Amino acid sequence: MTRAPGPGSLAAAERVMERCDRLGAISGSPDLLERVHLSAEHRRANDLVASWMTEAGLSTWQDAGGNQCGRIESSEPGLPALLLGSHLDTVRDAGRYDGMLGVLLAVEVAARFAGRGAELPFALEVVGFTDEEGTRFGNALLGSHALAGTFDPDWWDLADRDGVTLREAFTRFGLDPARIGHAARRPESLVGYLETHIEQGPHLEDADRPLAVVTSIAGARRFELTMTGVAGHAGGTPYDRRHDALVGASELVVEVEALARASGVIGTVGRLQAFPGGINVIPGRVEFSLDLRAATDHERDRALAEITGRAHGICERRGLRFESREIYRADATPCAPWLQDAIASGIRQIVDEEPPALWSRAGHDGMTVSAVTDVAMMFVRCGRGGISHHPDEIVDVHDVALALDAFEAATVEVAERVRAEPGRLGAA
Ligand code: HGY
Ligand code: MN
Ligand code: MN
Repeated sequence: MTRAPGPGSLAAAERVMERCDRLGAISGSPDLLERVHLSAEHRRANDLVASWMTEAGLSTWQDAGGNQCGRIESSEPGLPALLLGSHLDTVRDAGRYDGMLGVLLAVEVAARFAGRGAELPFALEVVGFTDEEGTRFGNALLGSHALAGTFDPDWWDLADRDGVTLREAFTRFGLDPARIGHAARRPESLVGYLETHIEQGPHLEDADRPLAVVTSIAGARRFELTMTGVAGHAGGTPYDRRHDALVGASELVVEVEALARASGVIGTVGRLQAFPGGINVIPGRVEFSLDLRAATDHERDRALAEITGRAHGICERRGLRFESREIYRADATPCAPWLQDAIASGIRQIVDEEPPALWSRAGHDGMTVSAVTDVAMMFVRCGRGGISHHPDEIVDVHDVALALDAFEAATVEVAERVRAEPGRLGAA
C-alpha cells in the first residue's frame, strides 16, 4: 500500500514541478522547448539552477565541461562525494521533466541534508549535466564525458547545423577547451552516482507503481546512413531503369522495425531527408539516421550486422550504394548492485512495496559516469502512456513527492553501507 507523502514532501514536490516549468520556459525556440549544449539557454538554465542550489545551502560552481555543480560538506571537509543529479539539456520539442526532474529532486535532497551534513560519512554533490542528449553536435553525453575524464579531443571538430564547431561554441560560452581536463573527477573523490529520472516508457503506469529501481542502462549506437542512387525524371524514367534512393531507404526503414520487433532490440530512424527533393525528381540520395539500442551490447551489435547485411541486399537489387557513419556509441551499463539495493530499500521505506526492477531503454549520464564510480538509478512513473521527448511528457506531483522521500532514504541507505564498509569511500 503506497503511503501518502508527508505535507513537507508534497510542498517540496510542488516546488520541483514549478521549477521544471520555469526551466521549461528557457528555450532556444519560442514555439517549443529546445535547450542545447553551450547555448545562451544553457547558460540561463545553469544560472537559475545555481541560484536554487545556493538557496538550498550548497556551494556552487560550473565545472570546466559546462556542468552546473553544487556541494555540501560532511562534518569533515573534503571527503569523497556521493553525486546526485541528471541533465539540464533537452531534445528538440522536449518535455519539461526529462533530466530536469532528476536535477531538481537532487537539489531538494541536498537541501534536506544542508546543515545536517555531519549525518553523512561523505560530501553530497549535485550535478546538472550538459549535453546528455547530443541534440546540437550529434554525439552525446559530452558533459558527463568531461566529468568522467573520457572526453575525446577528436570531438572538438564536431560541428552543429550552422557549421559552428564544438571548440568554437565552447570558447564562445566562456570555457577553455584546454582546461576541459579540469572537470575530470578522480575515482577516489567519489562514492557513487545516483540519478532519478522519469521512466520514459509505459511500464510503471501499466503496473500502477510510482517508482522503480533500474538494473541496467541500454547500450546505444547512432549512425548517419546514406543511400545513393540516380536522380531522374519522375515521369520519363521507367521503373526497371530507376535507382530510387528513397524507395531503397524506405525498404530498409521498414526492415529495421521488423528486425527490432522480432529480436527485442530497439531500432529507430528519427531523421530522413531525400535529395535533391524535387516533387518531380526521383531521389538520387537519401540521408537518414539510425538509433540502435538493446539490453546488451551483444544483442545490439548482432542486430547492427543484420541491418547492414539487409541494406547491402537492398542496394544490390536496386543498384544503390549504402554508406554508414557512426556518430555516437555508449555501451550498456549495469547499475552497481550495492547502489541498486540502497535505492530499492529507499523505495521500500516510502512505498511499502517491493519496487519493480526495470532496465532502461533510454540512455543516461550514468553510462559515462560509470567509468569513474559506481552508478544506479531510480525511475519515476510517467503518465499518458509514458510519452517522452514530447511536450506532453508528464509526472504526478504525488509520485514526485514519493520520489523525493525515496531518494533521500536511498541516500541514507548509501551512508549506512559506507559506514559498514568504509573502503567504499572513494573506492578506485
Ligand atoms: O536517447 C536517449 O535515450 C536519452 O534520452 N538521451
Ligand atoms: Mn532524453
Ligand atoms: Mn534524460
